[in-house]
Amino acid sequence: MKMTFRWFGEDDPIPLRYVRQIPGVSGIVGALYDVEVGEAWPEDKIARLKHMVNQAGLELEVIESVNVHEDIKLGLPSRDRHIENYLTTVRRLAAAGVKVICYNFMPVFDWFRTDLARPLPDGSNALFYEAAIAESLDPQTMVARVARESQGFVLPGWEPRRLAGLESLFEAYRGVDAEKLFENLGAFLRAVVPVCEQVGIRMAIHPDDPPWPLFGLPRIVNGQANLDRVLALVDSPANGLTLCSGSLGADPQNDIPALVRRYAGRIPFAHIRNIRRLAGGDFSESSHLSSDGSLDLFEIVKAYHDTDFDGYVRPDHGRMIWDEKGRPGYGLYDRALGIAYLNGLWEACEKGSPGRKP
Ligand code: CS2
Ligand code: MN
Repeated sequence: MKMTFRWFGEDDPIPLRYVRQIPGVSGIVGALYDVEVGEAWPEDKIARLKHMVNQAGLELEVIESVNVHEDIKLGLPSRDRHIENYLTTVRRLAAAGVKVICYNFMPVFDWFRTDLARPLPDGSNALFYEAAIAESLDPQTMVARVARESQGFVLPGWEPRRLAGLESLFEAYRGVDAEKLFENLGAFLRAVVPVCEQVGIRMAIHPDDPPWPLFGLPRIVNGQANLDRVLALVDSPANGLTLCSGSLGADPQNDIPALVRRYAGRIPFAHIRNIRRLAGGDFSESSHLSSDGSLDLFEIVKAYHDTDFDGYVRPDHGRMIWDEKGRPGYGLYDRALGIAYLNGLWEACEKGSPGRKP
């Protein structure tokens, strides 16, 4: 298990030297945020990021995300050019020592919440999903709401430039149902996975967050049946999952430890965080501690341990605590606490296992 921390580049208010001081962290999860989706990532920018991270004593082995252009998800003829660019990026990242690429296949929106700073009883705040609001607001209002609450940061998946053409995007998705989306994901993976196999990269699809359809847009990476299908599209270790406990866990049908065991060997990257499920499909993000949420983090970590997980892990979102100001979900303090807790659970699993090495 290699512990990592998501870092947003030079405009991240959290300096790399702070990340280096979190116990057990070996690397960051990074990306280039100033390259247009669908374009190939320039070698010099990759090299610069890698240099910065390495200078701080950290590794850059996981990228989250190399985003997939909507034309690929839509299956438009123009997808070929974007897939070519994706392959160029994959090759360049491999040459720079990257081992895992996280991506998602959600139409239009990435992760989705109705509140970015919902107060919790302890005085902290967290990302929150309220079903009634999600079902009543139109997408345009939702985008404005997220922009207003984002503390001036551009949030991953909510880039204003990309969402500027919202209406035409929705229009384009009219003919695309879940089956069509699967087909398009299959075409993408059949092009990308063989190259990944050659260059030693593992693709890791992030589940839909939340794991159900929104605004009438299909979503297909949301539970066991569909995850089985995604992995069967190309049966290769290079076609893997970013198993995100908090995303999948918002649906009570998803038994996270069971999914971890089921997909052992196909999970290059684990996001481990907790959420609290509330009545009516609402949920709140919570601290990582099991008793603060609906997920049993010990059982999740134990499932990884029992299946000899040797991939990358990161705490996922955290709450905002101790008056920290930062990118919602991505402050320093609560994620660092999450890491300390996950390290503790892992050590307990190591030392509690019968037959461990002395
Ligand atoms: C999510 C996503 O895991 C997360 O932090 O909020 O933004 C995730 O990074 C993407 O869906 C992965 O492509
Ligand atoms: Mn996640």
